[in-house]
Amino acid sequence: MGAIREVFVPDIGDYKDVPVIEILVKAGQSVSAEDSLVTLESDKATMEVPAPFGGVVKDLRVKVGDKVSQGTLVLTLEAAEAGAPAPAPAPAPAAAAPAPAPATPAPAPAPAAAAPAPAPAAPSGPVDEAGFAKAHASPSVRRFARELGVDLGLIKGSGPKSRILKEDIQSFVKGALSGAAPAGAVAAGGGIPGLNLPAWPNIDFSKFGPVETKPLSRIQKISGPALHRNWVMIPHITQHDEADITDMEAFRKTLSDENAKSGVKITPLAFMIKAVVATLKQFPDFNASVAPGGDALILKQYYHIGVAVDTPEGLVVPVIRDADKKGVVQLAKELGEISQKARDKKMGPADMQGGTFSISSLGGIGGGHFTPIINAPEVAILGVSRSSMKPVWKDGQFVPRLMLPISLSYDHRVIDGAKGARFISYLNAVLSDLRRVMI
Ligand code: CAO
Repeated sequence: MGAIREVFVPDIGDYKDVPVIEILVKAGQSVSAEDSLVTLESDKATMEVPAPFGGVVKDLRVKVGDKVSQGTLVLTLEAAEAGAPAPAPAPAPAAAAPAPAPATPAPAPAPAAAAPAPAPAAPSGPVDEAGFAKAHASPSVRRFARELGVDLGLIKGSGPKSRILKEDIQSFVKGALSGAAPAGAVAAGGGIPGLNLPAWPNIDFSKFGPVETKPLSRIQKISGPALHRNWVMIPHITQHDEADITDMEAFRKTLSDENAKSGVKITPLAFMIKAVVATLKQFPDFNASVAPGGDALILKQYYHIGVAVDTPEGLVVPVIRDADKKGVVQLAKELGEISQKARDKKMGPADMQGGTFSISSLGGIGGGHFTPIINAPEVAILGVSRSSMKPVWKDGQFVPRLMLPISLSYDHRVIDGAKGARFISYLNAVLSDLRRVMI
């Protein structure tokens, strides 16, 4: 081993009293020339002080939080080879917030030392360069991200000032491998990092008139981010149609009268569930979820139908299990029970799990077609609106028919438009003629 030499902060341009934010080596650790020793962070850039030569770290002379300037002693290093040059190369600035180039280049101890930051390893996946460049991360973290092909623009940092740490990249990769949504892919405040969207307007509304602040309910706080994730991460297509339910309604009234004494209220929704299950059996891709990794569909051989229920606290989606094995009266009974349970706030997590397809019915309220948001990890959802009598051209004349607006949203990554149109047309045919349920 060679002599013990001191390593100083090299020329860092106009920066003075820059905090040390990371110590990247320990006493006794062997380092090679160019290895990063400590990270400094000015208000504009993150820089690393590289080892001017290879050797073993003897004594650290700075700690996290210390403020340093050009010439501050960082550590002592026992040179691997006698005669290793003492001066350090210029620190490597982060691409994120480029610092002004150092006024005078650091003396070059070896040809490589005068070169800019080491060329990043080739990314193994596509990286949004604009998002990557804007991310707040040190050069070593950037290198690490590039080696793994991770797009820094998608990661929310957990370090000081939201700086992205090596651990954030590790947990992002773990999340991606386990099929979970990338942690921090949807940032608090409503944007996806990397989309370069303008900041959300922060307006003092009381300047314009009296206001009252109403906190969101617990359910809204939970369902809001999930709805947001589903809306931004699933490319939705919504296909609308109108089904002639005149005959279905006549049958519903008959059944309703027959069951009046039992207290079971038979609403159109129980028929919808039956018709949806018959359609799902013809189109199994809609009763499915995207496999982790996104390269396959998991087709489910059971039919658990989620039903959106409006409660004073917010929207919940309890699941009716094995809907294919139940008749309309039983479905109507369970619908009544689950909506009551939801409104009484007695719903447990198990009541809302395992759904394969959801229905959101606003038919009892009113309004025309709407675009329901897919309830991930399902791949499609049916929106049902209020039926009304309309003149329909039939057999050479207009006849009054009860028409039901239906809206099917589906995940366009796995269901193409033609299949979506076939699904809704088939569903329409079943609703118009319930005998088709038996097919
Ligand atoms: N067209 C016309 N009338 C309809 C109808 C339709 N599509 N659907 C229901 N109705 C009628 C029912 O027959 C019932 O009539 P009567 O009172 O005369 O018997 C009335 O509207 C009320 O029905 P309901 O809402 O109590 O029952 P339902 O089975 O239709 O729905 C439930 C149950 C739980 C889905 C519903 O109460 C609910 O919460 N809907 C809101 C769901 C929601 O918020 N979705 C939005 C999700 S996106 O944010």
